[in-house]
Amino acid sequence: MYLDKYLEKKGKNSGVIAFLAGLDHIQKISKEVADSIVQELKDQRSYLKMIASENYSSLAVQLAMGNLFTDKYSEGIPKKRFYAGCDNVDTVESLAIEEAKKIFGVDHVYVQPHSGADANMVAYWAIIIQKVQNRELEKFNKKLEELTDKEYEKIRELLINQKIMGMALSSGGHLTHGYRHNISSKMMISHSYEVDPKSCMLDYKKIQEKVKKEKPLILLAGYSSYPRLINFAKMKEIADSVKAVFMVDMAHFAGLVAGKVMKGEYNPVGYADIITSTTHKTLRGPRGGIILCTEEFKDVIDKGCPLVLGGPMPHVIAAKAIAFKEANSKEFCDYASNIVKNAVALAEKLKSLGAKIITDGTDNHLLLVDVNKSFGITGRQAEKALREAHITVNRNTIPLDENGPWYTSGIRIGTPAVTTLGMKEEQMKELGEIIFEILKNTRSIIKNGKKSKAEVEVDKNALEKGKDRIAQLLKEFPLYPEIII
Ligand code: DSN
Repeated sequence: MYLDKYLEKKGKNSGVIAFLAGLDHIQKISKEVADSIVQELKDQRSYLKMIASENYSSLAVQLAMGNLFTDKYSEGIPKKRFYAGCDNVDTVESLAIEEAKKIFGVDHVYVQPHSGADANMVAYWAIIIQKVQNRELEKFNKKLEELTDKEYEKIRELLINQKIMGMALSSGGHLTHGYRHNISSKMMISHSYEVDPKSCMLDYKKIQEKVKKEKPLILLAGYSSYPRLINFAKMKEIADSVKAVFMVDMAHFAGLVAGKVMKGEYNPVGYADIITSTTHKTLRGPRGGIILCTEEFKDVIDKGCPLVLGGPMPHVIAAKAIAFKEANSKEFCDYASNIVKNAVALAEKLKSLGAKIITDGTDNHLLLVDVNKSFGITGRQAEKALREAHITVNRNTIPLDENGPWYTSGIRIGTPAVTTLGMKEEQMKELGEIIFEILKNTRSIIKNGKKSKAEVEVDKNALEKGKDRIAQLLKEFPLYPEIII
């Protein structure tokens, strides 16, 4: 039994005891599931996590998720529910809302979205309802349920003909920002803006021109792999020039906003009408989404269920409340500031060794390395080689990528998780060296006389050396050291 073994060896840490006792209980139903959880911990302990969108949440966050809130339906909002018996859900949901309001300095927060994609979907539809449906209803001078089928159809056609403009996926935008294969480009007409092909940075003048031409209902800022700051004051000005709603998806950098690293015009609060986010990236909470909004949108946003969502997940909302409380601290601000310092140190080290970094550096938690130009391999090959050396990163397209989205020419490296482990700039220099050495010693395999875009061979000596150095770092900065398993 996991718990007995721990108590024999170590002593008492309530979080660890709860976790291990939970495993013992799960094991009685399914040994495979319990073993997989343990194996995941072992894997995460032996591979260094440098995926920009991942982190390590606290044991308190993880434990808050595993309880009988799982069993509760709670459609509606605190104190205004469609189900009976929601008193305790009301308490945790109100706590999550209040904590989020404090960390972001806003008046309204909706904590029910199940993910970032769900948060975006709620936000899009809330904007369309507020700006199109409500305007049309005023013209009819009727409520939605009073419209005839014909009248409703006329409005419905308008609803699905609105325009969105976000950053192109190929420039670092997200799938849900109007990508052809995502519902966002099917429910709306999508026109994307791109980064400047030379600097790979946003060109506000060009965005302004495109916005003027297309006049979108929604101008969206935010990204999944853009290593620079966005000037939200400028973007708001551009949105205002065509009366577009200005929306920001801060999923990647919410922790940097909460941690007061992104300030002034680089903090979307006060500029954006609606801000969406995930809660599990730099914010270090459970997997989920949130929406912050201005007074104008609060009623429609709060009706995210039934507009888009199903029943809320109060167990995840309880964990959001814990994570937001953790983020509301000086320690979290130091953490956020270290994430950026670490990313800058890593980018500088890789650059000094000769790697090509997209935009020549970073201002946030991530960097993009052009592995095609730097090492003559694809992103997929770089991802594979680094994983063999026990470093987990993900391949990523770079602007004007000649290898397409499957193989790609880049890798995206993030520092949120290694910073949670306590690593600082010194370790980033060490990591920069290890990453560079592995990639420098990675070759494409030749198959049928053709260079493979996926298979690689990493020089054995370099690989063993790299793996040893990673193992040493992980020993110095262990994950959940209090858990003995
Ligand atoms: N998959 C996340 C990322 O890696 O950026 C966003 O959805």
